[in-house]
Amino acid sequence: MATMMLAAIFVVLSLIATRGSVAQFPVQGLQPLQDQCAHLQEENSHLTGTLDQLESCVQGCLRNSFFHQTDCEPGILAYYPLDNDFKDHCNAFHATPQGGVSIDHATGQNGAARFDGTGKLVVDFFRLYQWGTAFSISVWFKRTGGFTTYSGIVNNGYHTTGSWEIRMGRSGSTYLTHEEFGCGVVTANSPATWDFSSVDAPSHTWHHAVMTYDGFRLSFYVNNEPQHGNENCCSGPILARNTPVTIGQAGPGTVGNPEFFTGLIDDVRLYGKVLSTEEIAALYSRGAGMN
Ligand SMILES: [Ca+2]
Repeated sequence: MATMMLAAIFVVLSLIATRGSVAQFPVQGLQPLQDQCAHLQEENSHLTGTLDQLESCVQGCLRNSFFHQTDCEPGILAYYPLDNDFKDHCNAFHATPQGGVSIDHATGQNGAARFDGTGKLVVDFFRLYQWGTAFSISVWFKRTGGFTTYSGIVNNGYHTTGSWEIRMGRSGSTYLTHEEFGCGVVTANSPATWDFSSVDAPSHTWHHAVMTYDGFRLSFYVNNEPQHGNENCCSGPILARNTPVTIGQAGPGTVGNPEFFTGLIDDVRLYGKVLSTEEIAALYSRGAGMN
């Protein structure tokens, strides 16, 4: 009997010992596995980031490759005459109207886009576009209302989240009034867009604005006059963003501040080159409302 009891105790002790050793195995082996897992997760994260970058680059490069078939002026990316429609008359990267925007023929020989403070034009084609180190934008505008809010004229996003913009101020602002405006680009060394500000643009009057960037120098011309600002703000490529080109609002605006434009915008031209002073003068001389 005693022998049987001893045998039973031995069996129980053996089982406990065995369970203990089984239980200890994963505890001892867990740390290397966790390390391995963390390493794999890190590699996966790195790979995912690389693939995202690659995808953006490929999409951007595909977009850039479209611009070799145009019969328009050399270097132009898109041209919106806004005479009878919202189409790009060079490369067919048409703008889509959203909200209160229409073509107005009452204000000049040819049409212009009228914005009632609730609408905009959006060009999704330029999402992820590689803007590079040669860029110009030309636009005519006449502000007629909505003076209590900042107002985007043309851009590809809001302030730090886009990569270039031209925007007007608001009444009561000590920084930028509703009859002043500014512009800027976003590069790796310049994360925000107010490189030029407090440039005069009286209401109810047509103005011509051109911003150019050559990878080193940012220039801003208003009514064919070069403006003074932070010309040496930026260097390197303008950042690519997954945001559309927007006309008539400061990107998507911000919560409580949509920053729509009220008035007329006309003859919007985007270039993948730096306009010369002669080219800027020629654009200006065509005149407001005549384009
Ligand atoms: Ca027009």
